[in-house]
Formats: sequence, C-alpha cells, structure tokens
Amino acid sequence: MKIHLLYILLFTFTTAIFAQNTDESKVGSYVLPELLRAQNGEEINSSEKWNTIRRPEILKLFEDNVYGQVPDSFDKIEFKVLEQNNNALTGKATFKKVAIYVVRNKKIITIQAHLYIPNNVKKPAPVFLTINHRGGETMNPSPDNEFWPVEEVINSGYAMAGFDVKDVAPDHKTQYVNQILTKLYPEHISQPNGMRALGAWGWGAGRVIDYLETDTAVDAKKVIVVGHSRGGKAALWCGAQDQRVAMAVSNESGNSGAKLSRRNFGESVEVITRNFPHWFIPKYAEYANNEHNLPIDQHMLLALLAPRAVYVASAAEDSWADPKGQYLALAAAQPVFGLYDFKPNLPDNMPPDNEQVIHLPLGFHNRDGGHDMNLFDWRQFVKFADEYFKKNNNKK
Ligand code: GTR
Repeated sequence: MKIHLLYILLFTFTTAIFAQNTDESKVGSYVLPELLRAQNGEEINSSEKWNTIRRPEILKLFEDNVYGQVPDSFDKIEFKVLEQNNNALTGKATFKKVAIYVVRNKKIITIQAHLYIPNNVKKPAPVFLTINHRGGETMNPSPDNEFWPVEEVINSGYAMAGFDVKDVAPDHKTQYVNQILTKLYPEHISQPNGMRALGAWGWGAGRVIDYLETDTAVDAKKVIVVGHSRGGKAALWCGAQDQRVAMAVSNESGNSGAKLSRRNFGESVEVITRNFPHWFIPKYAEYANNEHNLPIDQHMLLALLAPRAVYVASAAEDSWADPKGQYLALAAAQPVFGLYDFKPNLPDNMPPDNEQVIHLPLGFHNRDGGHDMNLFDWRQFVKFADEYFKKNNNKK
C-alpha cells in the first residue's frame, strides 16, 4: 500500500475512535492570552519592544510548555552532492540529491535533501522547502504526485526542496530519539524542556537551509518552509525560531499548529498528547482538558513569524484540524504584523471554500475536500508567494 494512503487511513481511524466536538454551537467561549502585553504588564506598542521583550518571552513559553528547545550548536556541517542531473524534467530543472552531514561531539548524522531548481530563470530561484513526514519516496517528480508537484512549482519559477523527517527523528513514540537526539543532543532526552520530534524536524529544515545558503542557484533569502499536518506544525515552529525562513506555509496543521487550542472544536490537546507524546514535551499533556490554562495559544506561534509571511491552508472536510480555528488564529495574530507597518485586515469571517484571501503578509484558503495537500493547495501557495515576493519579473 502506498505510504500516503496508509497515513490517510490511520488519520481516518484516529479521527473516528476519539470523540471530538464538531458542532459549532457547542464551542464554548474563551479568552486568548494577550499578545501585546509583556509578563511584567508592559504594553508592547512597537516592533522594537516586540523583538526585544515579548517575542523572546513567547518563544520561551512555547519551549517550556509545548515543543521544547531547539539547539543551534554543532561542531561541523558538510555537504556532498550525491547525484546531479542538469536535465531533469526534460531540461526544465536541475535535480540534486545532497547529503548534509552534521557533526557534534564526534558523532555524525546525515540528512538527504532532494532539490529541483528551475533552469529557465534569470535570478536565483526562491525555494519551497518541505518538511516531509510521508517518506522519501513521495518526493518524486511524477506528474500525478499532487503532494509534491515538482513540475508545477518549477514552471512557476520556484525551486523545490525537501527531506524526510526520519533522517532527523523517526515519527515514532520511542524511536524518535534514534537520530539527532541520541547521536547529537543526548542531553536533551532527559531535559523536561529538551527537543522533541516536532522541534527536531524543524532543526532538520534549518540544516537544509544551511545547505541552500551555499547553493548559488537558489535564493536563500526566499526560503518558504512548507509542511502538511504534523509537518505543518513543525514548519510553524521552525519558522518561529529560524528567522532565515522568509515564509511559512502551514497546510492543515490543526491542533498544536495553526488552530486555536482554546477553541473546543476538532482535535484536542488531550487526544494529541495521548496519541503523539513524542511530538511534545511531557508538560504539554498537563494542559489536556485544561487548555484555558495554557500560557500561550497558537495565534502567538503565528505571530512569532512577524513580519515574515504566513500562509495557512485548510480543508472544508478536515474538521479534525478545525479550519475556522486556524483562520481565527491567523486573524488574532494580526496586531503583531501591524507593529511592522503592515496593515493586514483579514475579514472577520473565513472566506468561502476555494477562495483565497491575501492581506500581506498573511494569506489563507479553505479548500473543499478532506485532509491532504494537493495541487490546488500548491497553486495557492505559489500565488501567495508571487504576491509576497513580487517575483513575476523573475521569468525569462
Ligand atoms: C493526525 C493527528 C493530527 C495531524 C495528522 C497528520 O492523526 O491527530 O494532529 O497531525 O495526524 O499529521 O496527518
């Protein structure tokens, strides 16, 4: 069975056996933690105060209550192009498979990045970098591969990069420690706020960016980190930390991603921490059925991207991921972007299905259909990125 079909079945199964509220009338009231008030009560009314006071506070709250820390030190990083084909996609693209070796305390891990770069552009290409939890085989350029539609993206003037999360942390309750945690950062395993799987996947994206910074065919100032579902959660946390990320795309990341945790709709903190304890630090489980006591909510994760671009995609039948809760989180993050002279003014209500809203640097759509990332979604990501980078003149 194809691996992504397996994921869809597993997803449907988890959705079915754990009761969740999908009745809008049963969503209770909630009060979101304040974005623009520091812990000492000070009002945050400038980008400078946001950057020096509130942003570090919020990052730390996410580290200590949800995802754990993401270390940024290692002894050495090296890159080796294992395969190169300058004539991929009938000459439209250059394909590279790159080994990224990271060494710390004499231990080494290897990430394999897949990279397609358009040949037919004047300038270095902006690049979509996918945190891929569906297996390396899904990064193939087949025309029917909607999850990773290389040709479509190349035709639009963007490069496409990706790596398999199992190179850094296998998506498994106990085996997640087997790569970078055991080999490079063993001290994190026993730390209450040490790195866990979602943080590790974002760390992996950071190492791919390290490589992209050395490849002159891509524009490493225009890296768009993309993830679907659990990959989307990792993409947001990665973009929150690593300010080299120019844009984060969260596709149906749902609970602990773009969805407001306090909104009682779809997947809950109780269910997610029971099913996927390895994604988070143990403390996060204390907020099961107790979301109102979280010191953060997910609008604050989106706000950590400011003033960079954030795109949130959802799907109408994906109630598990709570499309409305994701839209409301994006809307609630707006005041921080406002500190940077942007005036995003998202409508109060989510747009109709399949309609994209763009209020730079924020964008959103709710596709019809179920939980997946497909060609429609990618076309919206490209349209949004075009707007944001105003890159239409980059075509020959
Ligand atoms: C589900 C999980 C979601 C989402 C999804 C996926 O089972 O409950 O939070 O991450 O998996 O990654 O497809």
